[in-house]
Amino acid sequence: NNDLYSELKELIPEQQERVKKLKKDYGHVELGKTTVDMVLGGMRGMTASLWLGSSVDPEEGVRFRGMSIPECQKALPAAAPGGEPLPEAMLWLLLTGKTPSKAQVDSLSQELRSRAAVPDYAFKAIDALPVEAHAMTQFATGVMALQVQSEFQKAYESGIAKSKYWEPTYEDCMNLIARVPAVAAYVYRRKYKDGNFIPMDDSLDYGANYSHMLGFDDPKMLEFMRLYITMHSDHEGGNVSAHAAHLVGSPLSDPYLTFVAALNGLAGPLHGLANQEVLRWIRHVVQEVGTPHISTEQLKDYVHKTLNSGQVIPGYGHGVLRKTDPRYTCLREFALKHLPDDPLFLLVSKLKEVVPPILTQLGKVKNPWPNVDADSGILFNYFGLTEESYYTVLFGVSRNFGIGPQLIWDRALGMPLERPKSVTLEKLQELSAKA
Ligand code: AMX
Repeated sequence: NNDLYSELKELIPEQQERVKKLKKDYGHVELGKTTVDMVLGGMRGMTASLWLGSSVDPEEGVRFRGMSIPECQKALPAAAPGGEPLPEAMLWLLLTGKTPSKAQVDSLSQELRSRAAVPDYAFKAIDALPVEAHAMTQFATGVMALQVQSEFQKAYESGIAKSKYWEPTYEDCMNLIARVPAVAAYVYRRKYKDGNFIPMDDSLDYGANYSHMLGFDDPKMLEFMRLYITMHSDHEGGNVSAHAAHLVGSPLSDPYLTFVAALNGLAGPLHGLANQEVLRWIRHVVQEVGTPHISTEQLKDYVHKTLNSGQVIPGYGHGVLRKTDPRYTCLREFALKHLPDDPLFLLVSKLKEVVPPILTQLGKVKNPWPNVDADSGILFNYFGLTEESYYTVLFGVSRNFGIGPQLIWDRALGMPLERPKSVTLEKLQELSAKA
């Protein structure tokens, strides 16, 4: 079955049965306690939602449908044998839980290309903003305008039955995934390249096409883009962008409304904006010292200076991970293969030795190790995409691959509106005093 929709349709009844049985027979099973720390600590460690595509182990990092990053790199089809996984292959995996064949991936590539036309008013909505507006603001505005074409909204207005919700959701998610690169590339060319736009190339796969529309055709950059999108697609359901999508999608907001919510969460400096912040931080050090060849002592001084001024070291730490992020390691391996002598890569490599002991010394940082954002920017910078204020858009394009499939499953499984309980400070004190 080369068609993703048909493949998915076959899988749905079995999963619906599974969820129904769990609810009926095991609804009362406790998964853990809620503590005062959790309420005051951003719900860390509280198991609170269902997410099918991936899970994050604090020690090992992410697994996509049970597969580690190296397993994905080995099993998922590439553009050329031995190459990096194609994002379309990750999309197939996240949605179905099955490793696709090359024929299935090619068919999905073709499907996405056939859905990729962006209405002119989406570009006009972006044009209404000043060119200086942050790239994420322009991107989210363009995506928001795409909502006008929501199939789900139309179907709901015409009285679609609950059992069929997943079908227009699938249409919207696929259209959204297909259209977002052109919107994202438009923002890039408008903001940094004098509005000199490049159309899509019908012969290219998803990642390559996005890179091409941005203006980068080096085959190594195309491979990097495929890897980057694949690695940034999903990171279980609790991170801010995925959680925002899950929450905003839960009252049956359509996939466009949902995805924009995720983008707005991603634009926060402690989440997806960290890749921009990392490069900015690195540029400041280089500027201050006057050369990228910076000694360990000079780097240590700058790390202390940042911390002493009350700022975080971007690209380090994590809400769940307690070891080096395997996504960081995977991107680092790509850099070791393709740009081992790049001065900024050497600087980032040195940082990975310098930062963790200093953060550990603070005595409060739970994870002093690098996360995915610590090295992604220097790779884009090497390939000529030097404008760091664009980097979170690249992250956003990728996140669609994880958020879309989950929303389709939420509809197929009839997942309810999210509505957790909150508590006042008085009540929290009262409950604490009783304990
Ligand atoms: N630099 C300085 N201090 C840090 C730090 C870092 N990289 N990481 C954590 N800390 C501090 C926290 O600010 C907090 O200080 P406080 O008690 O004075 O408020 C303390 O250490 C404890 O925090 P934590 O429990 O270890 O982390 P967390 O779960 O609260 O936050 C994160 C996680 C990612 C927000 C945090 O590590 C951070 O701010 N990192 C830098 C920004 C970054 O790289 N974000 C990207 C994360 C990956 C992603 O989502 N893309």
